[in-house]
Amino acid sequence: MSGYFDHIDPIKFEGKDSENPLTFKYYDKGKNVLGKSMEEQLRIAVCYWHNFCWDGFDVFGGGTFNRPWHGAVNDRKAAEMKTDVAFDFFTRLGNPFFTFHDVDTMAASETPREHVDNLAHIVDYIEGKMGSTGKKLLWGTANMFSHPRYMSGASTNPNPEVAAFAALQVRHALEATHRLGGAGYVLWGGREGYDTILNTKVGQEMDQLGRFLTMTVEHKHKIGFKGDIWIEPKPHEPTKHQYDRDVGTVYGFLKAYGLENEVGVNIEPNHATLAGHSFEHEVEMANALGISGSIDFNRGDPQNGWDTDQFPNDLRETTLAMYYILKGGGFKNGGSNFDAKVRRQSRDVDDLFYAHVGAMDLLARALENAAAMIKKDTLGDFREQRYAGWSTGMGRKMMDGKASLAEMADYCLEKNESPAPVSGRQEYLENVVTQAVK
Ligand code: XLS
Ligand code: NI
Ligand code: NI
Repeated sequence: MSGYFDHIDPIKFEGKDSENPLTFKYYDKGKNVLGKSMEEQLRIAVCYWHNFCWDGFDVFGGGTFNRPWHGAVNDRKAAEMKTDVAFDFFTRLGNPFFTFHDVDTMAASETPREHVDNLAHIVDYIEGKMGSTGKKLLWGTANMFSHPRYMSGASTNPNPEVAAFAALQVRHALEATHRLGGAGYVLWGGREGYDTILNTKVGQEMDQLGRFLTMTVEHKHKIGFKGDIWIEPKPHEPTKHQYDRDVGTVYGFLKAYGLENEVGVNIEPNHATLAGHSFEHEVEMANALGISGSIDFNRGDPQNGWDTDQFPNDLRETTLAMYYILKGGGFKNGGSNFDAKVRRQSRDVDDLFYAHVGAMDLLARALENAAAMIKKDTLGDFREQRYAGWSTGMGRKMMDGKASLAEMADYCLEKNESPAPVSGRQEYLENVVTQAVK
């Protein structure tokens, strides 16, 4: 135990009438939902970076949190202390999984040799902690956007020496993820984009990214990592334009480089909204394209145009997203990672617990709502019936590739009828969703 959370008892499920704010009202991990426990359905993960690395700084001011484990000197002792704190937090909260970037966990490093040695040191330490606490790794990743060397991108950098440093980081982060039994590996294209198109060879950069991703996939197979690789779409921020803009764009990119059967997506609601989409749009698009992976749950601020990474609290949105996640077969290797941070005025460690307890309860409620929506699947049945025409007659023939354009035109002319418009029933379906949100 790290000593920083001693005043917080392990969070228990007490049901919705409990008046203790630090208990679960809905997250009852053993409860059966659609044939699996809630814990197995949701696969909840706490992230390292927002909770144990960020000190509350923003573009206008310094850190506000004053947490001793941030450490003035980021050496190996400080890294071990941070690990102790993180696993103490996971143990009290009761989340089964965690996620990390290489540099979140390790002592600060400047040279490639220091990077490799400091990462190896902390991976040993983390492995020990995982063994003693039973916590598991949902996914790992490499931070290739914070260090100034990456200001012009990692694999998309005009300088191949920077791409080589990125290769070093990805190789070792992927191998660490494999060693720690991670279910997935994420690549978010932080600075894989441009600030201005005036100095950028867009085609060259996308080829670099495609090649780098191919090398990553090859390395995954070489080391025998059986988990998934996911790209995390985001349209912009920090760059003006990121190449992994949204799920649809990522799919086109994967197709172009022959990687669509190797790589999936890690979807983040706040990134979806920045791209001008709803959260459920991105989830359903990934289902449709066969690249569903994992979710970075959070929310944006409807009045702000950036990635505010707030904890999710919208039950309607989360219920609907969960409905589409379950319709897509639910999580396999993926899970529910909270890529969210408390506000910088929420400076007590208690705030970290309030945030996660509330978000876990929200997901539990959304899961139960979505499961009920699936049991009596009014939305699904409506859609089936709406497209029923495509399974017979000329509709079927067209989809089986057995009708020509001329044949379909002749068929229409022969019938000589103008098809009657049919209601899409949007308001009715919206009412169905409203009734399901409990
Ligand atoms: C930033 C991203 C980042 C990724 C991991 O906006 O969400 O945190 O999830 O690199
Ligand atoms: Ni994220
Ligand atoms: Ni984000």
